[in-house]
Amino acid sequence: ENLAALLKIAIGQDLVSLVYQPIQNVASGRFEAVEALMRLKMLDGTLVPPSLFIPVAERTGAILELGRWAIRTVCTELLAGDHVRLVSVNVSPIQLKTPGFAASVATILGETGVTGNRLAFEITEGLEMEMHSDILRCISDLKLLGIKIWLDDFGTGFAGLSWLRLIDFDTVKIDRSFLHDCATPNGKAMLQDIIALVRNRGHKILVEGVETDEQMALMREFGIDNVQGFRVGRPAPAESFQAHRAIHK
Ligand code: G
Ligand code: G
Ligand code: MN
Ligand code: NA
Repeated sequence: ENLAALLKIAIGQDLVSLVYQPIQNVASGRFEAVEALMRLKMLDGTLVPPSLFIPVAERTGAILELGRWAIRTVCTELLAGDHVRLVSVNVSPIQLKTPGFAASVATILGETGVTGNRLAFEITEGLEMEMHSDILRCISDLKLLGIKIWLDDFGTGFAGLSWLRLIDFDTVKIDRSFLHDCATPNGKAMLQDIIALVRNRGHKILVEGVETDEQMALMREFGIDNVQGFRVGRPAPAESFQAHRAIHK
């Protein structure tokens, strides 16, 4: 398959890169973190969306090398400096299930001189609903390195509540579809219920997809910890991030 072949050469040919989207603390207005998002170019320069290439990378196993590349790149291009305190990286269940993953992360931290407490790993509830004991062990090894574990896209999959029962997430990211449904009374009540559930379990709450001032005001009213979305900032390359950050100070 075309994409599978492309993924094999992507790192060597410089076809893969990271952009970063800011995450803002609602109470203080400060930038709490940025999320690293992978980008893939075809040889003619066309961008392939992650929704297309990540599943292929998971199926072929290319996600393992791409994932290590992403963590190393975050450490060298962003965490080497002290402008950004915390970076969240999306991690696939395939990576968490692979023996030696936590050890490979420890190696990258050692080689780049970055401490684990400056990384968060985002796990999507997704289709991978079996609670493999290797996944739970890997997560506890990552926590020993100081890495924070976040639950991504909460509310979209089948397994979110099971994950919540088994793993002590630092932060739960509520999928943007809940905020966007919030225009109706029913949608608003739903979002409030989800917030109460997550808060009562002791997790910090990040709401995704904040696009307008009205939504930002609602997040303040709801006492949400952190927000992400076009109202806060769009994904941007590492270089442009410092400038972007200055604008929003
Ligand atoms: O910003 P964007 O549309 O690219 O992100 C879409 C989704 O793609 C993210 O929410 C995330 O689930 C997935 N994604 C982006 N970058 C990565 C990555 O580096 N690793 C994994 N496993 N998934 C990613
Ligand atoms: O990890 P996750 O699947 O949540 O990746 C975030 C995705 O959501 C990225 O593709 C990013 O471009 C997109 N995104 C981020 N902020 C917003 C927003 O405010 N509105 C919309 N519609 N999409 C967003
Ligand atoms: Mn994410
Ligand atoms: Na998400």
